[in-house]
Amino acid sequence: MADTATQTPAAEPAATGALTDGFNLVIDALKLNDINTIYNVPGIPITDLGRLMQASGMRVLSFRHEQNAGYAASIAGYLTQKPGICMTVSAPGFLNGLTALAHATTNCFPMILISGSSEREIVDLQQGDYEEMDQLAIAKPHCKAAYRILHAEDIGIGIARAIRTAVSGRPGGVYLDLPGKLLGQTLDAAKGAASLVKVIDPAPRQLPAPDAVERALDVLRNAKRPLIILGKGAAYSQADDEIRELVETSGMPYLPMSMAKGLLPDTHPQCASAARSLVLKESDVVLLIGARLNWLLSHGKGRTWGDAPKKFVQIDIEPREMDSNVEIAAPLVGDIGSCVAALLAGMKKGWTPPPADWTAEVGDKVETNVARIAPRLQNTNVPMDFHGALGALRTIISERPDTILVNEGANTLDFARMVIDIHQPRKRLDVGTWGVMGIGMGYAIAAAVETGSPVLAVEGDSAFGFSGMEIETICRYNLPVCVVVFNNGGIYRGSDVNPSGGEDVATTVFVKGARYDKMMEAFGGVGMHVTSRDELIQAVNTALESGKPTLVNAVIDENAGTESGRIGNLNPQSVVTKK
Ligand code: FYN
Ligand code: ADP
Ligand code: MG
Repeated sequence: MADTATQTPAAEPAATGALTDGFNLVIDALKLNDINTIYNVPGIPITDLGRLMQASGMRVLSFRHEQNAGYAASIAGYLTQKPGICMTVSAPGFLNGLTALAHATTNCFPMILISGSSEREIVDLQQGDYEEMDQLAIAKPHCKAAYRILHAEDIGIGIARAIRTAVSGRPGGVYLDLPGKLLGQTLDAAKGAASLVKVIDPAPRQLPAPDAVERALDVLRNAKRPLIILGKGAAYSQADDEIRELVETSGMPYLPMSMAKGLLPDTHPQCASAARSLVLKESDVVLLIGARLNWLLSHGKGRTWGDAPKKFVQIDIEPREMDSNVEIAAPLVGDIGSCVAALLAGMKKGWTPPPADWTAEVGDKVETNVARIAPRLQNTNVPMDFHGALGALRTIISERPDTILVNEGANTLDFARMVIDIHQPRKRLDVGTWGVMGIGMGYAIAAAVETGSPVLAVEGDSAFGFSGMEIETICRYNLPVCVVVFNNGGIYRGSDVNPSGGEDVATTVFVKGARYDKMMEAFGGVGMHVTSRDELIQAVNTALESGKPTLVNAVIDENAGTESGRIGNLNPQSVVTKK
C-alpha cells in the first residue's frame, strides 16, 4: 500500500479487508468515464494491464508499432469527442507513441498516451534502469499537459484530470505516466472505489459574449463578397445541423478545409471548393469556423489572398488563436455549437443574403472548373493515371456515402482531395495539420472500430509503407477495411534516375512491380492486383460489399505525379550543380 495519502476523502469508507490494486483502479477509473477502447502494444510493464482490461470487457486492440496505435487513438478522439487512449511500454515504446501524441495536439484531437515507466528512484539518479527515461519531461513540450501518478489512491483523480485536460477547451494530447511499481500497489477495495472520479461535463459549453456576437454580425452584414471557411474543428464539434443551417441561412459561399469536406455535401450549391483561388482572393469578409490561418491557408495573407482589404471573423474555442497571423476584426471565442447558434439567432432577426453578382461569379467558376476536369476523370488509360483511378473511386464514394475515406500520400492525397466528393460529416480523414505520412492504417483501424462504417484507405505507395505492417492487425480483427495502394513505384513518381549514374536506384524510387496485394494475402486477407479502371471499380466494390480486409494494388503510371504534389512551393531546390 502507498505510504502517503494525498487525498483525504470526506468520509473515510470502512475497510472491508478486500484489496484492489493499481491495475484494477486504472481499469475502473477508465470504465467509470465510459472509456472502453484501448489502442496498445503490450510489453513491460503494461502487459498484464492490457490483459486485465480485456478480461474486464474493454476492447483492447494490439498493434505492431506504437506510432500506429497512437494515430488510431488520435483519430478515435476526433471521431468520438472522447480521448482516444494509446498505451505503450516505457522509453522506446513511449517515444514511438509520442509522435502520435504530438500529432494529436497539433491537430486538436483529444488523446491520452498512457505509458508504463521504470522505477523513479533509479531513473532520477540515472543508475541505468531497464528502459530508463524521464518520460514526463520529454512528453511535456509535445502535449497539453503531462501527469504522473505515484500512489494508487491518486489514480482516480489522475485519470479524471487527464480526461478533462484532453477534451476541454481546445482538445489535444495528454501524457499520463504510470510507473510499473504503481500498478502493483494494493489498496483497500472500498477506499479504492471511493477514490474514483467521474468527470462531470468534461467539455463544458463555452458561450460567446453577446457583444462579440453583435460585432461579428455587424461585420458579416456589411460584407459584399463574404466567404465561410469550415475547418476540421467544425467537423469535430458535431454541430452539423447548426452549421448547415448557418451556411444556408447566410447564403454565403463556403470553402471546406480537407477534413471538413462533407460537413455539408461537397455537391452543395454553395460549396466553393472548385473556386478556391477565386474566393480566397476576391472575398472581402471571411468567417472562419474551426479553421486556423496557418500554412494551409497561407497565413491569411500574401498572394493567395489578393490585394483587396479583408476582414476576418473567427470562431474558435482558443482565445489565443485570434490575431495569430493577421488581425481578426471580430473574434468569437466559444464552442462552435454555441457560437454558430448565436449567429443564427441574430441572422433570423433580419438578414440580407450576399449580392447576387458575387454568388453568381463563384457559381460560374465552380461550374467551369468542374467541367474542365470532368473528361479527365472518365479516362480509361492503361496504365492508370491519378485522375482516371480517382474518378472511379469518386463514383464509388457517391454510391456508398457512409464509407469513411482515409487518404495519405502526396499526389494521391492532393488529387483525391480535389476529385473525391464527400457527402457526410467526418467521412474524410487525412494527413492533417502536419501533412504527416503514416496515419493510414492506424486511422483506418480506429475508423472501423469506432464507427462500424466501411473504410476505404486510398494510399500512395510511399505513404502506405509507413504503417503497412498493420494490415496484419486489420486481418486479425477482421475489420471492414479496403486499402487501395496507388502504386507508381516511388515517392512522387517511380521514374526518377540516380543522377550519379551509380548502381543504386534514385532516392525516391522503390522496387519495380511491387505486389502489395500479396502482403494482405499473407495474413489471410484478400489481395487484388488491378491495372485498369474497370478492374479497380470491380475490386473496390467487391471489397466494400464483402466487408473483408482487402488490399487492392492499383498500378499507376510511374511517370504520373509531381514532386511534393500541390505544395512544391514548400520544397527547396538547389540551384548549384556540383560535379
Ligand atoms: C477543387 N478544385 C476543383 C475541385 N475541387 N476543381 C474541379 N472540381 C473539383 N471538385 C480546384 C480548386 O479550385 C483549385 O484550383 C485546385 O482544384 C486545387 O484545389 P485544392 O486541392 O482544394 O487546393 P490547393 O491549392 O491544393 O490547397 C492548398 C492546401 C492543400 C495547402 C490547402 O494543398 C492541402 O491541403 N495540402 C496538404 C498537402 C499535404 O499535407 N501533403 C502531405 C505532404 S506531401 P484553383 O481554384 O484554380 O486554385 C510531401 O511531399
Ligand atoms: P483545418 O486544418 O481544417 O483548417 P484546424 O485544425 O487548423 O482546422 O483548426 C481547428 C480549430 O478548431 C482549432 O483552432 C481549434 O481550437 C478549434 N476547435 C476545435 N474544437 C472546437 C470546438 N468544439 N469549438 C470551437 N473551436 C474548436
Ligand atoms: Mg508513389
